[in-house]
Amino acid sequence: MIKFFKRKNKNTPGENDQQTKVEPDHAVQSGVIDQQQPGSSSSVQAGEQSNEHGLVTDQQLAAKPNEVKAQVVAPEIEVPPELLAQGVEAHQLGQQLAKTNDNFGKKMKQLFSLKKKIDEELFEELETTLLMADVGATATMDVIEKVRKSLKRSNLSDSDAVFDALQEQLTDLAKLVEQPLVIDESKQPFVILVVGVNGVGKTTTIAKLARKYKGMGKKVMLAAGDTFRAAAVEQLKTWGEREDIPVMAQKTGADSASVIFDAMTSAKARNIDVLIADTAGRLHTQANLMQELEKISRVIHKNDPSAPHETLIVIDGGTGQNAISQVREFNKANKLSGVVITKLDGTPKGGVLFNLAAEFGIPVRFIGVGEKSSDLKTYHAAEFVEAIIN
Ligand SMILES: Nc1nc2c(ncn2[C@@H]2O[C@H](COP(=O)(O)OP(=O)(O)OP(=O)(O)O)[C@@H](O)[C@H]2O)c(=O)[nH]1
Ligand SMILES: [Mg+2]
Repeated sequence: MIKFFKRKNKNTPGENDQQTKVEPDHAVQSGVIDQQQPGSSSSVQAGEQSNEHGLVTDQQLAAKPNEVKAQVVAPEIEVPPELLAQGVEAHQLGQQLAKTNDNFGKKMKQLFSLKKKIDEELFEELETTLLMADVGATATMDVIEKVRKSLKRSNLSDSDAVFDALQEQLTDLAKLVEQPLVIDESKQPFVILVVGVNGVGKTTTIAKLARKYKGMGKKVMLAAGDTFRAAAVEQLKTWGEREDIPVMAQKTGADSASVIFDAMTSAKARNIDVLIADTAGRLHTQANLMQELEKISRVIHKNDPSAPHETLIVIDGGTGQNAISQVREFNKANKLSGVVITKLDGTPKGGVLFNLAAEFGIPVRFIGVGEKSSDLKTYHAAEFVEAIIN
């Protein structure tokens, strides 16, 4: 959890009667984040040289604004850069998932602030909130049951304890699918096949992944396996040009499996580390299109019996209950090894992740939080739960 530092205050007695609160955002913008646990010996002690709230007086601000500003933004504790980056990222994720947070964490906080006592009504409202955020019936019942048990065990009965128990249970569930994608360097190329229904964000996710792996120093190539739509190849090529990444493509209407097969051969010859293959969006209910996908996998397998090394299904975060049947049907056609949940920036229903976790347990590798190629985050369970609940 991010904690904000306390400013050393050089007030003389009597000066601090009119005070201006330092907004937490200032601290984040200036990169000042205290990761210390409360009470740890090196954290700044309130009241040591400061007034108890770490506040700036209006007189100070008026007399020496620059000096006071400098005091406000000066870090008091050296924070390792990697912790600082994590803190800033967690803060950003909270903003990106604000819609789900409004529908989830904020609603729960409202509920708990109105109801201090635990009763059946509170559990019913909690259940409704989880269902409304698309957590799904099975996961919702399971989480609530575990919250009840945990409260019984700890003998606690206030709403704060319910909130804490809820966060813990959701984090446990979210952790079931926390397993970041590791690129096995012995596979050259490491082949990632990307599948999913129409318009969920497959091609955009491929561009994001390509950028990510290129940024990690890997040689990346894309295969334009969506030969169905005229614009699809162009879309991938445009991303490739933007990110300076080669794209292997044939004309619209070509056989998708052979485009990917040829791309694999070319990637091997060029010592490519990661080959990411796009496929056309298809409804999981269309049997002939699902068979085509099975064929793609078989052909990839012929080129390299260990490939595809990762089959990612992309799910639109706002899909709701339909996400379950999408994963079920695509998993029948091609064994899925990972999930990417996209468009989480635009939906209040980010709870779909828990639904999928409880139903399938397939690792969630990444989450999409915007349209730019940098808007892809590696999925971390605790960070995700924190962002939607706190
Ligand atoms: N807000 C937001 N938009 C996204 C995200 N990912 C993709 N999009 C948008 O979703 C739309 C569809 O994205 P595509 O990548 O073309 O989806 P697709 O699955 O390849 O579509 P088809 O190939 O037609 O099946 C585009 O407008 C993207 O900009 C995301 O994480 N957040
Ligand atoms: Mg596409």
